[in-house]
Amino acid sequence: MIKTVATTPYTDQKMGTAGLRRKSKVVVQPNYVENFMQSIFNVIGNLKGKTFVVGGDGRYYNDIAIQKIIKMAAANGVSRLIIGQNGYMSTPAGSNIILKNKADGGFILSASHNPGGENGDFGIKYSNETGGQIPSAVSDKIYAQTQIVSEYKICDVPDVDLSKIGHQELCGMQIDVIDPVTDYVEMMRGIFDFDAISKLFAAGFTMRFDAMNAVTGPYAKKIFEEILGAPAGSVVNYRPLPDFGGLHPDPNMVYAKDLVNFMFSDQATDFGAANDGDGDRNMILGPKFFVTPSDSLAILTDNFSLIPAYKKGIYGVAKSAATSTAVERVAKEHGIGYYEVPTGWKYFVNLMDSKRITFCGEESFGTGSSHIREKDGIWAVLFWLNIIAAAGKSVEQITREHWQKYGRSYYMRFDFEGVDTAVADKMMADLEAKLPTLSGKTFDNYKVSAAGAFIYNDPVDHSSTKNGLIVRFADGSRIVYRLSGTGSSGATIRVYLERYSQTDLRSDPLKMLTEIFRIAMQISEIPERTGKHQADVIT
Ligand code: VG1
Ligand code: CO
Repeated sequence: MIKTVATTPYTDQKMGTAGLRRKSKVVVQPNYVENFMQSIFNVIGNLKGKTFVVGGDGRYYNDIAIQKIIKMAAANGVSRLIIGQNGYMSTPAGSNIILKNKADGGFILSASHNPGGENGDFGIKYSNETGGQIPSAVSDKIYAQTQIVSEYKICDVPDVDLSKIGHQELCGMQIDVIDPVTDYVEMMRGIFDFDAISKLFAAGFTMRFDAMNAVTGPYAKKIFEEILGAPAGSVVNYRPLPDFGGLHPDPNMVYAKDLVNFMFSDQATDFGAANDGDGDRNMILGPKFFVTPSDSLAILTDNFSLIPAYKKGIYGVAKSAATSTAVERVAKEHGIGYYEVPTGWKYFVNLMDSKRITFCGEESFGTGSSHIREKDGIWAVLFWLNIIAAAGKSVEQITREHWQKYGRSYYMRFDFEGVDTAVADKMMADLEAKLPTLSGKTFDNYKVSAAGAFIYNDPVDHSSTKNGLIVRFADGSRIVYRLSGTGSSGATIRVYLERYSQTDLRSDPLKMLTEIFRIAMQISEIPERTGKHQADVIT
């Protein structure tokens, strides 16, 4: 039943910040998924005795790709697959299943926060036995393999039924279809004070969780409504749909606009949250109040002692370089380890495995801890609920008191999308060459204290990674420039702006950052080079 099929390489199968991500129209081409998967299997080598976890966020083409992966895994000699029922599994749940079962890795079929559907994006995230996504050295090997792959192996059998939980066999490979929610719920129960949160809801506390028609709906319904007792209807858009019902499942002020409008109306619940397509990102809101992800990381870290699983102490905390410096002040205050890494969760994995950090986060609505090796949307929501229950304070109170104690990092990200790749690359190269000459210069009232590329030297595997350019000012303000590594067409230039104040805690972030935005444009020449004077998306 095992067939070997001849194929020819695709030239564009290079993984980005988090796996391979392409337009659905590209991925449906003949042998596209097959080539990529065979390249991974070839790089792993001997698959006998190996177990992998498979699932996805339910987007368009998940059902077809998952069948290809199952039949190819069997043909390539994999011993066992653990698959989410109906092919569903969130990214954080997948990481947990890998670790819990000591599996050798896993595949989450998702383009995360990118829109889905026939005209949207599709993606594959590949994790290894750490439960986290593979390091760049391995993805480089896989990319090299995709350039020469000439045949793939597949088991020529009818599609596998993934609707029923249970055990089956295919071409000598074991398949276990599992409920992807159960283990995840148990893990959350072991971390947070479910009793305290239940009491909060019993006392009349209200919330709205927007699953954005993506994978977290079933997890959220179960945890927030069924177990913790949030009022029925608290979880909205909870049915995973192949095109996310036309939503762009990116939980931020721009794309989660139904939730944002609701939370800024007079009908707002006490608490609001959303997750992204594959459930690893989170947005936190209070009535007429938004918490930036950078502040959220700082606040969660500062309050670790309120959470049962962390109250004995935490190792340290890490953030991506682009994320605001808010958490750095918290780390200093608590005397815990502090690390700054490139953008992408995979850079946190070594720090967690070596017990250097417990918490980590990114400005892009990602927060998490060493309970798994991916960021975790529902974990962050539960963390906030647990703090609210334990402290008896609102989202806004908690955040304002945090600023009182530590000062406030005004922070925003400006994305310039659909830029010609050559123009974007040249802009970054020219900027990198120019930055060292800026040191000591003053723009308006901002004096440059240092400027250059961000280079990360991993303390565990000693790899070195360059990611983005940073301009630091004498007053602590910063500009970070990066090119996105998750898009599926053209280039996106991300400009991250930060300004710190200890005294001015109630201003409008956009106003506070106006001058720095102007300086960021002047230094980089983005308007002149791209023709764009405004960002396409501001978060
Ligand atoms: C973006 C974010 C980054 C995040 C990555 C994956 O990458 O900026 O912080 O880790 O997406 O998130 P980039 O290269 O486009 O800036 V997810 O939710 O797609 O796994
Ligand atoms: Co995601």
